[in-house]
Amino acid sequence: MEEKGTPREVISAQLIGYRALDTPHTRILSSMCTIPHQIAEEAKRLFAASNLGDPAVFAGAAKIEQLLIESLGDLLHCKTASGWMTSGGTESNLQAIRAAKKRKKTEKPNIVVPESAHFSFYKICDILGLEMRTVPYAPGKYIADTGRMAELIDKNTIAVSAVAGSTEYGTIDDIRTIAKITRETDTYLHVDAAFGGFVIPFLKNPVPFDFAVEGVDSVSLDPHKMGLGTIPGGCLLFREEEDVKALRVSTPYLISKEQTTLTGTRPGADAAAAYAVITYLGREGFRDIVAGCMENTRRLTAGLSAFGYEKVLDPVLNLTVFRDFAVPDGWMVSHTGRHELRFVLMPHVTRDVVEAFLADIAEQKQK
Ligand code: 0PR
Repeated sequence: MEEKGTPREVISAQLIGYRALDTPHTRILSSMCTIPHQIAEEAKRLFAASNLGDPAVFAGAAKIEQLLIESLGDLLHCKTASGWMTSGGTESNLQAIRAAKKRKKTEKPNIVVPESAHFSFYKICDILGLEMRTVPYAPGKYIADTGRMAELIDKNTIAVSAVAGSTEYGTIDDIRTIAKITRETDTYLHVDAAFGGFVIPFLKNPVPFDFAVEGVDSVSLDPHKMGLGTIPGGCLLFREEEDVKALRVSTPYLISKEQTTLTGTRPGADAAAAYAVITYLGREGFRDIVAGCMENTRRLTAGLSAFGYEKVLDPVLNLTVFRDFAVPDGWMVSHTGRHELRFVLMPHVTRDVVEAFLADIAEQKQK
């Protein structure tokens, strides 16, 4: 840190310069985050100084968080669900598994997760001292083999996590069958809908993935992904208040006397942003956005197939995967663990962006 401060204009110019080093969204086909809705950015600015870690002091921000969770509980078919805003999918998954661990005391705890589970589960098992048991994909599919899942659950299994909108393939586990297995074995079931939570409910024919399925104990969904909120912003919802209470820690010197969240200080700003977007758009608005993303996913899939590239699966959500090929320079496209190309058709990947990408491929092919 310099002894003397720097003039505002100099800093502004510096920041703009650094911002220009970030890839423009019109070139990002690899991300599950997108440009926040304008109303989200406005709300974020308004609540920049509000700390949800001390809700008794920041009662306005706390009220917004409560309304946000109520609204999402309604969307996920459990109006009485309790929960809070997190920093994203990783923290939500961690807290869900922590709650599960409180329910079942065992010396050698394990969790059972699908092969499609996000890498956050490696961190979670490390932090919580859990064995991770991975269920392979069902033959020819990119969802968990539920038969194998049932075999891996034993008396030391504290939780099963299923994915609704997998990071690599955008696939949705068979939550109903999984919930049947976890009910029969009295095992906690978390659904990681970090990506799919703001997509599946708005599809023409949504599959059951949330609290509508009996046996689902918690669901995570991220406003900072398809919720068009600001970064960072995840939400975690529990069906049973008991699981929330199990995470309670007393905070005697604060104005608010207890916390169930992982982090202490938490941004009111991102909760306000998430609330503003979902209230502004409503289900209708999200249905339009999701329909647009799905249409663009179909267009990209058809366009790439017409070039002779081979799709790995029929897209389930706004994500399409192809066998590897040379991507034209200047485009951000990521690979799956099996080295296939993975395209995420977020709202910033508009029809124009898709056409520009396909045109670059056509040009590359001519060279
Ligand atoms: N669960 C699922 C199903 C996810 O896809 C992700 C992240 C997480 C949990 C973890 O969420 P947080 O990253 O919010 O903690 N999925 C994206 C991914 O790994 C995250 C991402 C987003 C990465 C944008 C890069 C990027 O540019 O691809």
